[in-house]
Amino acid sequence: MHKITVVNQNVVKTQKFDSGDFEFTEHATGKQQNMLLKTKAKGDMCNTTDCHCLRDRYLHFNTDKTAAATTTGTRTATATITGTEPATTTFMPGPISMAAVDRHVYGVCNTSAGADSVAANAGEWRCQYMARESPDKACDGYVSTKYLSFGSCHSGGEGPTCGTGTGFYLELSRGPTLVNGMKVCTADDFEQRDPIHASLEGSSLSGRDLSLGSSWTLLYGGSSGLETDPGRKKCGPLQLFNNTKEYRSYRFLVSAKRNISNCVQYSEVQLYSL
Ligand SMILES: [Ca+2]
Repeated sequence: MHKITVVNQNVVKTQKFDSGDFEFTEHATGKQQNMLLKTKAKGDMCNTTDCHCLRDRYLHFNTDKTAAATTTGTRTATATITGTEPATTTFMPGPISMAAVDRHVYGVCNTSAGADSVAANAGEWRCQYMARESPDKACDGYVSTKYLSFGSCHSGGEGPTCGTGTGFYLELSRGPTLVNGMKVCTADDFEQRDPIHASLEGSSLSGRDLSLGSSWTLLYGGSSGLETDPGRKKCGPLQLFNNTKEYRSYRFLVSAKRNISNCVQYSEVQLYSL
């Protein structure tokens, strides 16, 4: 176990460590947060673009496996340092946890930003979503699962707007959280179903109040980041927006999709606090 102190998310010094588990103490937000970074296997330290860590963040490294953690300040425990003078890299916080209060993610249809939510439910008809591809699948952290919704159409229909006006809302179990970035990730098939334009709204309310359009404040409306298809089960680029307020609830709506199909689908909506 190596202990590393990260005092700044952006200005970092890279050092090379051997394999193992790393316990991070992060002070970047002013609140001390302990995170345990699990490397994939001994000798396989961060050789992909991200390394999964326990809790709710990913640590991203834009260097190869010879450069490991992004650190500055004092290492508080021993770590094996080898190789040459380390390069500089960037510490990129991962998406926040989308765990919802009561594990309930509410599907909606025929809904636009600022308007009341129309509830969607499971099925293959209008205002329904596939039972096994429910709204919570867009918030579970896996690009292997997806949320598929028919909107104003049904499974046997087809058109340019089928599935638009759908989305979901939830109350974060982590409580009020500042969100100022978003990524949308594609599903496993049929790129014509990809959301191209979307909105994100925040609310300080919870429960039944969230069905009311007046409960929501528009934070972002525009590109989902998927105009250029990143491929299947891939996330688009980060969409940044100005927001300085912490909201406990968020609503995501799709306003346009890539092409003619019977629905809209995506594997993940990732929210960032940067
Ligand atoms: Ca998913």
